[in-house]
Amino acid sequence: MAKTALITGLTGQDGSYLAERLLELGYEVHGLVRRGSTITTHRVDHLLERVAIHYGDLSDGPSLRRIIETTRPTEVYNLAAQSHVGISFESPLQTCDSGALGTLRLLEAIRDVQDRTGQQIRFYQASSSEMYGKVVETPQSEATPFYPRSPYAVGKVFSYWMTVNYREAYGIHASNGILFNHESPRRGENFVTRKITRAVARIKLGLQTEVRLGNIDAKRDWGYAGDYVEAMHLMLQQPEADDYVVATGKTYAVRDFLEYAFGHVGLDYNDFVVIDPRFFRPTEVDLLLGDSSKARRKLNWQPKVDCQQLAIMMVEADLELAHREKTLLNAGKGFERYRAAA
Ligand code: NDP
Ligand code: GDR
Repeated sequence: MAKTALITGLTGQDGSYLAERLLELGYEVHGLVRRGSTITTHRVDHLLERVAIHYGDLSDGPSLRRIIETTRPTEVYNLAAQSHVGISFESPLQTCDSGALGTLRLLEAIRDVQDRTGQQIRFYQASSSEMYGKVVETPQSEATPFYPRSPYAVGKVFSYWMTVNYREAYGIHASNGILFNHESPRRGENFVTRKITRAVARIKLGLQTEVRLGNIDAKRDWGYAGDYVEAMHLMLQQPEADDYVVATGKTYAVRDFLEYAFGHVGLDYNDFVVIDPRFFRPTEVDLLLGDSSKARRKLNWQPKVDCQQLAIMMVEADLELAHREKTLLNAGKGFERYRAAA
């Protein structure tokens, strides 16, 4: 019988790659989508014929219960959250409503349906390396204590422990994936890697002249989102639920990423980067470096794309986008000239 998965955060970077992966594996895939003031399905438009969409919100407990009740998933992947660390300082309550309480609402809905129907529902929680924050040891592993440095990270620590508690208290197969930063051409445009690759492409094509950034000395362990969703799926296939760090084991400064991205199109980042205090955070996470040996050993997982390859992949995709943007712009200018002359 085909397995049935419910993904919250379907429209996000990871939701789109995970849905593709699960469809490839023959799953029936359901996605929780919130209806905001705009429709944000651009990352999954190519999947809409094959994925069942359910409108709901992590802030709305009854909608979660109804969706679990009607879809009866065998696996639930909780990827939904306000996921921007910088913005979490501006909007801490909304961030924790999705990133902390939202997880609890979802776990409660799962507990309720599992209790009443006896159906086993496996649960994946999108935990984060941000929980290590002001790191107490390097590299960070499953045994490293947390020291969160933002409302986002504090909310994720709450969700991490709720997931452990529902596993221990109610026997739910609930696992935390402690994922280090992972990026792709589908990364949101206000995360640093995509902000850089988008700028590189637009600068190269004359559509932009500079890029304004904050702390470019911060170091991150950057991997490729396509590799990381495989680890999420593998966690839920294990006989016992557990918690796993997923990382490449290499760390790079934002400066290194700038060098790779600008270097790929023959430019020097020093000529285009403007340091802007607006993009510094009240409390920063200076260095993250993951030890994913447990995931490598137990899940037989390993990353395939390194940081430089990732930067190049993202620049290439953004060059295509910028070319399209330029063509449209030129068409618009042509039309303006035609109108002026007419
Ligand atoms: P994105 O920001 O790309 O996607 C977030 C998703 O959550 C979107 O689909 C968004 O919907 C949805 N969402 C936000 N708030 C709500 C809500 N209240 N109810 C329902 N849906 C909501 O994140 P990523 O794909 O990059 O990350 C996926 C998860 O993994 C997140 O929880 C993130 O915190 C976590 N994580 C990410 C890492 C990374 O490096 N990418 C690393 C470690 C953890 P909409 O489209 O409507 O905005
Ligand atoms: P992060 O990713 O905070 O690690 O969270 P982000 O790309 O936002 O920042 C990485 C580092 O770059 C520095 N930085 C800037 N960041 C942004 N966004 N914009 C800038 O202009 C800029 N200039 C410098 C930041 O200060 C930071 O040090 C991501 C998210 O996906 C989380 O949801 C996830 O949990 C973690 O990764 C792991």
